[in-house]
Amino acid sequence: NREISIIGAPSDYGQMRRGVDMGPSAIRYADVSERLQALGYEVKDEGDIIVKRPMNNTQLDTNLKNLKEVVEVCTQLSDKVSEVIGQGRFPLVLGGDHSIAIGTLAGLAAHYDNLGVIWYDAHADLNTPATSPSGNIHGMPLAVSIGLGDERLVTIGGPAPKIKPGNIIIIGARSVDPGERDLIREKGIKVYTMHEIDRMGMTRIIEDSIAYLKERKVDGVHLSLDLDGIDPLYTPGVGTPVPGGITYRESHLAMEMLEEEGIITSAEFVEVNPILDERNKTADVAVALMGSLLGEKLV
Ligand code: LYS
Repeated sequence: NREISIIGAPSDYGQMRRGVDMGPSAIRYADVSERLQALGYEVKDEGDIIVKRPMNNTQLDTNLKNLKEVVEVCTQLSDKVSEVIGQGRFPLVLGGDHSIAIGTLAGLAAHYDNLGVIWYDAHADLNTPATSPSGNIHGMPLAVSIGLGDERLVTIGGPAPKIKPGNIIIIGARSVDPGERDLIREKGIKVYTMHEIDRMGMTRIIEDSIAYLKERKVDGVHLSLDLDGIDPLYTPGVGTPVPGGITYRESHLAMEMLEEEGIITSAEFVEVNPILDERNKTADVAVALMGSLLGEKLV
């Protein structure tokens, strides 16, 4: 697919640190359109979905913080992603915190019967309101997408579930809550933690992931890349950094291998927070990885 639609989802309602709403601007500032155009793509920037400011009437004293706002944002994003897929274009979604993935996956679910998902992240994002230590919805999108959690979230853009637990591969996990661990075991969700990455190397992880998804006969693969999956040395501008992450080179390798296979049918890059960043370093890494994912070669 040589036609890409960029969709900004400038929401910070999934967590409590302001600033990640500026992620799409920072990524655009890092020349995402130019970089992809240089690869020969027809790139259309669809602009941002509308996220209402300032934050008012929000309920913070709950285990589903800013629920109403998150539902509004994700409903819009779901519609937009669905529209873009309907036009035969490749959706590239820019976050925003990871709660926006609820919307992206809902929009994709309308077009795929057996979608695979690669979740590149330090966290498992498999909390429910019952297990979440924070009440922050950005820790819940994968659980929501397999149909677990609040009714108002799981039914965004269509009936639950949006994806099958067996079609998920988490890569880079190193901060997993007890309830998430239980769910991973119970649902048989495939997880490559940092331990496996150290032990097997990224090459084998991606080879195995591709083989696994093919065996599952997926009809598309969505890449949901949280910049906190990468070590905070390289991507300091994230709200929930965890040391001991995936390196810059390993990440490029992963993107290049996915590109060679031609397996990725949609992508999102989330949690870039320019307020916490150093001279837009994290957005620059995001755009460099998008380059590799979409065909940039060193020589
Ligand atoms: N697992 C933690 C939580 O649920 C952190 C999630 C971070 C997501 N980016 O709050």
